[in-house]
Amino acid sequence: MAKTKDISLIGVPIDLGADRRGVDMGPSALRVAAIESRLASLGYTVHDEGDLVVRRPSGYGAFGPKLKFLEEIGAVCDELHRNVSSAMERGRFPLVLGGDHSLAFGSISGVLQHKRSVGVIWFDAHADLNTDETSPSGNIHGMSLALALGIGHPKLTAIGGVDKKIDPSKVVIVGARSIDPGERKLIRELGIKVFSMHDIDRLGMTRVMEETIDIVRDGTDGVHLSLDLDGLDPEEAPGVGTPVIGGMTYREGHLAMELLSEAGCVVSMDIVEVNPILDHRNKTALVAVELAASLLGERIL
Ligand code: HAR
Ligand code: MN
Ligand code: MN
Ligand code: MN
Repeated sequence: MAKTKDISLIGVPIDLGADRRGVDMGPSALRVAAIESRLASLGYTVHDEGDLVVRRPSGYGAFGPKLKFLEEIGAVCDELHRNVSSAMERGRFPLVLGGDHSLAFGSISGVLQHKRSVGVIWFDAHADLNTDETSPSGNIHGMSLALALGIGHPKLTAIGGVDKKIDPSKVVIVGARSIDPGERKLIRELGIKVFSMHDIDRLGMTRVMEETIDIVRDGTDGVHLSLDLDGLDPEEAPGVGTPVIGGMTYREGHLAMELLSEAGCVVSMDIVEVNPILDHRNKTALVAVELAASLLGERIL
């Protein structure tokens, strides 16, 4: 359960951080899946702040290979950090509706305007720890966790302030199963904790989340949850642009949310990578709403 009774929904219809088009319709898909009324039914006052304006580029072909849509994504994340910050200022829980995962460094720097130290849980098939140097694709959604740590292009790491960055010892990645060589190197160098699918299979989700919560809560004043729907198995969440076989089941994801809810430490959240174009009858957005409801305190009994 979140401590606040007010939630701000902030839509970020961006697909410029990814190669597959359509994830810009994610905020609509989540609204169609009734996210607002579902959270209201849990006793929250939900303020839908609408969508940020994402400039439509003049062409999708004309970009450099290294950092696609750097300017556009920078502008959106700068605006997002101010929106998240002002939601927290008003005592609300910011719930950011994506959009591709590039938005996350904007939301995290928004949270850091209010919290001295923030733990981050990164639910994802991917580590999103590339830089323009290591990225195989040039897609910024594969770089956003690195950017939140202050690693990457200075134009992007400057957003929200170079000092408003997270500490690698307070970050846990859960569900990873597709990690690039440069990301692996950074994980080792920074000592970032990763619970891969291998770890989830061996330890079980309960133990994984107990250890995760210990790490992100220790010495921080709140936890940001960045939920990339491709962390779930593509059978359960087919509407994602970069599916990877062998992911979390719905039950595991749901249990993780319930354990986090009991821990009561999450202060803000992103729901990202929901792509209704690739989905089956909005299944992935509906799953995302289930997970958000569990995180925010819904119980069976
Ligand atoms: N690691 C690959 C890259 O950087 C693929 C990243 C895909 N990322 C997301 N977000 N969907 O997790 O290009
Ligand atoms: Mn991601
Ligand atoms: Mn991912
Ligand atoms: Mn539930």
